[in-house]
Amino acid sequence: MANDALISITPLESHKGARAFEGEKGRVLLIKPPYFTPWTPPLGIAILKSFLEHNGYPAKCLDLNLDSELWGMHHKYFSIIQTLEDVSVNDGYSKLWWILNAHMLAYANGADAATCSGALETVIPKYGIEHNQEVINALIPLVEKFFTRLDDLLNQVDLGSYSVVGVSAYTTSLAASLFILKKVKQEHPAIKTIIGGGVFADDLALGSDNLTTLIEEYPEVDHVVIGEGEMLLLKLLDGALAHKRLISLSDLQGKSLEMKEVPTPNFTDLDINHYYHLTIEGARSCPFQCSFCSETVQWGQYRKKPVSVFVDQVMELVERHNNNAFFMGDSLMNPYIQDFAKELIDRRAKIFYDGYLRADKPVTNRDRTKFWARSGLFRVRLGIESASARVLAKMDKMTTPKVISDVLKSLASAGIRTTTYWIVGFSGETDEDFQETLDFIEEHHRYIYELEAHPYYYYPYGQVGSRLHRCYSLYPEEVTDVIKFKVWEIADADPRREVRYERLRRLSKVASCLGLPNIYTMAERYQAEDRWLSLYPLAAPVYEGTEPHRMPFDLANTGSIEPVINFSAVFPEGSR
Ligand code: B12
Ligand code: SF4
Repeated sequence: MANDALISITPLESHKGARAFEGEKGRVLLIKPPYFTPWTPPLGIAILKSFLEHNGYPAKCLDLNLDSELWGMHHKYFSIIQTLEDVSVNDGYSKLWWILNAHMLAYANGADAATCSGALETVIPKYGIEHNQEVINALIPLVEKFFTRLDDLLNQVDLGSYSVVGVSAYTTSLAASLFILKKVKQEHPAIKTIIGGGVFADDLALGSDNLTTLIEEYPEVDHVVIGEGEMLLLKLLDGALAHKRLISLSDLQGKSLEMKEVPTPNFTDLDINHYYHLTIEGARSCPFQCSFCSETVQWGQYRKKPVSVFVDQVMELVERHNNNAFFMGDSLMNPYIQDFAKELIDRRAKIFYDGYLRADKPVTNRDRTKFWARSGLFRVRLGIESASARVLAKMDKMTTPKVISDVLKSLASAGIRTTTYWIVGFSGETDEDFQETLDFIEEHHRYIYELEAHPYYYYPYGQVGSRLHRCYSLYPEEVTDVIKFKVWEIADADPRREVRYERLRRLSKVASCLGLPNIYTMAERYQAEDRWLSLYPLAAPVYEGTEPHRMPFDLANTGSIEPVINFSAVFPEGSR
């Protein structure tokens, strides 16, 4: 049963947590609820576990995204909406995620089927999709089954043996996160419930209406941790912040963690065979300040891990998990990639890695990109956003179409897969600007491995350029009453919302005609591979066969937190 010796009220400096949390089982349970693509094991909670354990607090991680039933639901949901219109192409399913989020939040907030249906009738057309009652009727039971399954899984976890339950929440997992904390609180009122994660980067950023809603309307959430979690969670467990509901960097006098203090993530509670890659960060935050981005707001000051510590940690993970493929969990590798690559080559590390990179001048240097490829870099994610110099300048992107062009060629010539992300309809983007982007894509399609475009989202808080525009809540009050959290739209937006979605459709059409994929399923991944390897035969082949090169899921050896949970998953699709 739960006990009330919860967050131990010991002084921060003495870190006597281990004594307070003594026992056979871990006392802090860290959950990553659906939905967040399990393309890598969940880095945030794995680092928190490692950090807490170094400081004497046993912690366990649980990634519910590995459950095939929970994960499979969103595929079913999306394919039903797609019967209304082909809304999948090259937009990362973003419209569908917004619809599903609204539906899941309504359900988690206690709405019945008729109320959920009413909310969907209003929400779906906001994304330019004409609604149809038959389709809505087919969606309702999917979300109901999702939460029944989630409830069943939680029933299999011995919640009462934990003193603290924390969820790692993103916009796409907010509903499931709140559902979990409500259940925990209802069944075990003495357990302290905590929420943290990327959702506080923008959607529920400090200052936002949505954060106020969370604080005021969700008493089941004891503590909200905003931003970098390690020190804040430790201080909370130590008792120093136990009286505070909302905890943020200001509680550490703005002092962020030094990267050498960020330990190797601990994935030992997770079945590593179910993820394609391992993950780790080499840095936090970003030296740039693009106006639509929330990176610097979320993480504060830019910091790099000393390269030797970083490579030591990488190698520790390779050995521990017998896996040499990484997807780096930081926002951009530019400031460290040259030193990192050199260290990997010097140590004959033989890893493969993928990660985010800015399209900057040094990346146009083909000797460098070849060197990086030799060190194991097989794929990069480039936030290109636009190919109009005017729009790039408005975004404070600090790069130009010419540099972007050279970057794509330089990376492709080294065989490095170029996943490109684009923003359609940024504030002030004219039709001519947009046409420049389309022309650029057409001209460069051979150097592009993958293309994903999103309409411009503005958040009133969290982004560097927040507070620039007046905005309004996209859904009417009666729907917001049910969903609780607001989705924002710029007042007098230019281009207008409909124009943005129209441009997105045009871009998707161009991408399809050019054969540019937006990879979402494993089948699409292999098609994309065939295309890339035919264009660049010397590119390192990294995806073997048509199945993940993992062991079949073995319940007896999951190493997962509660082996009774029937994770009948094979590798879930919905990847990137
Ligand atoms: C790598 C990455 C991905 C990878 C994820 C691979 C994986 N499985 O992890 C991929 C490419 C799949 C991806 C996809 C998407 N991503 Co992404 N991604 C990132 C990125 C760059 C790094 C994530 C990471 O590992 N960070 C490092 C870890 C250590 O940080 P963390 O998880 O946030 O945890 C720290 C704190 O948040 C906190 N914390 C976290 N959990 C908890 C829990 C408790 C209890 C406490 C106390 C603290 C705490 O402490 C941790 C340590 O300091 C972040 C940006 C960033 N730099 O974080 C965006 C980010 C998470 N992604 C984001 C988005 C929007 C998406 C997409 C929705 C994009 C899209 N439109 O398609 C999709 C998700 C679709 C889906 N539903 O699955 C947003 C989320 C914003 C939000 N409101 O939720 C972020 C924050 C970027 C941004 N600001 O726009 N992403
Ligand atoms: S978009 Fe990329 S380069 Fe720009 S601030 Fe964000 S992380 Fe940095």
